[in-house]
Amino acid sequence: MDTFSFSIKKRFGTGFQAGLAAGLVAGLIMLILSWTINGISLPEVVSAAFTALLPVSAFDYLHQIIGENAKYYLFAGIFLGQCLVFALCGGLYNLLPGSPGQAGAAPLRLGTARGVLLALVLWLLSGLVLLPLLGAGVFGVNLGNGVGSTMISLALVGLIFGLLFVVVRNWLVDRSLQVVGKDNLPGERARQERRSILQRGLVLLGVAVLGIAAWRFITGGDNGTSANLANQLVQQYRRKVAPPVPNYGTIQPAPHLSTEITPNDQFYVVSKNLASDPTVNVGNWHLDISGEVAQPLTLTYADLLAMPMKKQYESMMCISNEVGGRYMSNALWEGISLATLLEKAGGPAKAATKVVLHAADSYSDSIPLAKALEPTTLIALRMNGAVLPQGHGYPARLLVPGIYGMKHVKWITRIEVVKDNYQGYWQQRGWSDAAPIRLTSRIDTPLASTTLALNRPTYIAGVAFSGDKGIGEVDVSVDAGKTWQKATLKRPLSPLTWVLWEWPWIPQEKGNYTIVARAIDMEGNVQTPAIASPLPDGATGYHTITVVVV
Ligand SMILES: Nc1nc2c(c(=O)[nH]1)N[C@H]1C(S)=C(S)[C@@H](COP(=O)(O)O)O[C@H]1N2
Ligand SMILES: [Mo]
Repeated sequence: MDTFSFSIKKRFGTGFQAGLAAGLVAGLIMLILSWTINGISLPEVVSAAFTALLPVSAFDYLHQIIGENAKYYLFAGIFLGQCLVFALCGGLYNLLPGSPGQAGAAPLRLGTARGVLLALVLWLLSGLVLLPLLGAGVFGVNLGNGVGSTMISLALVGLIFGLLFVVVRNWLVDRSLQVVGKDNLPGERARQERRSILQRGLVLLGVAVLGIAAWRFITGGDNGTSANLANQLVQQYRRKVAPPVPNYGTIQPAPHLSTEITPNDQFYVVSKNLASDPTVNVGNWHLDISGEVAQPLTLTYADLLAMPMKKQYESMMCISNEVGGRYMSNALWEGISLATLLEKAGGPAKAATKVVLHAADSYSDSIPLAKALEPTTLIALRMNGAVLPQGHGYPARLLVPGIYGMKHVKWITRIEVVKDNYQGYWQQRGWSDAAPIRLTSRIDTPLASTTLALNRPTYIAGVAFSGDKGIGEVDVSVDAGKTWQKATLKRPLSPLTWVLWEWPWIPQEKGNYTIVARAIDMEGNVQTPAIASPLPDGATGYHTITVVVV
């Protein structure tokens, strides 16, 4: 026995620590490469595979408890998981022959060549095994990144990991040898104690996180669930009245009331991408029109810019928006009619039933052919007078009024006419395919839970939205729905936008007030009071707030 012999546990531990450190750096580099050279981001691929496997109810539950921040938590979780995998690779690698303590006395320190070898092994494993297993295909052929940038970015990340691993591991081994050399037993014991405290800390943290999740699961997370059963009955009940005559008038400025047009930098942003939305280079971008069309077609950005454009005010809402939520905005869009584009490609075949939009981030969704041919279905290139911002789908996105934001595919690369019942990214995860927007109204002002002054005139105001059915009436109640008053409506910019509404109020008694709003569309459909959570068809219920009058 020589003094340099390391136990299996120690060899694994050293490799694990070095792998963790190198993995952290490599993971960050992977992110930077995905932002800069469109490199692959493994956390994104893992998240796509994970959310596809998750039962819909579990996914909805995740969505509910962590709400808007769900994807950031998911990303953080997957990123940490990735660091652990890197660490395990390091630990296992360090058990291979040639590590300290192995009989046969290979050199204690690893050479650079070992790092390169490790990188090569990881590169092949991830490209040929991991990515295909995750459904992304060999070296991510099924992804929008392009095999080239996937191979290059994976190679760079692998090299950084491999080389850094060698450096950190050698450093750790050197340090251990110094300790052993000095025969510094008390020091060693202190170090072990520190490490076991760290280990215990990590275990405790893990247990705490799991515990909180379990507790929230058992207690139901939010009170919407208990109301659900009673609501199912109300749900059947669809009230319809005679088509209203809108009470158009002037809306007085009120604090917190939404502006009718949402500026681009305030327009809500939703995407499935955890950390990196695609950045499309229009120089080599093109839009393919393929599938069941007479003459498949490829158009450049310049081709599109040369075509006649239509201007259209349209509001959008995310299907995951809660009643009263902020994922709803309005803009003036400019784009080319999808029907015109399909016509240019020789028109859809007789058997065609749907049009699929494929995007640069491997997202896709489909709309019925009839919807695709409506004159208000556009491929939009501009938003509020500016070139489509990157976050909103530059260079081209779909606009399809009447259905949820999910179907407004951003960063489009291919329009495919199909004859099967294609299911898109969110449909594969349990969300509605037809996805018609459900009538909703939101109280913007007063803010919930605020205090108002007795006898002081104030405004109750907000927005109402129906997709493409217009808003005929908005009613306001300050007594939790016992009595209703008709609000004034601002004449909308188009039949496809939300409508601003307002009702002046002078509170004449002190106390708590429950304010409720409900809308009626131009056909006379009354907004349902039944509470439904966003999954699978979009949220319903009345936006309800309380204020105190003093
Ligand atoms: N390519 C792509 N398009 C997409 C998405 C996406 O993740 N990827 N998200 C959809 C969803 S769920 C919504 S609500 C809208 C949001 O569009 P916005 O960010 O411009 O408001 O984009 C849709 N289009
Ligand atoms: Mo959405």
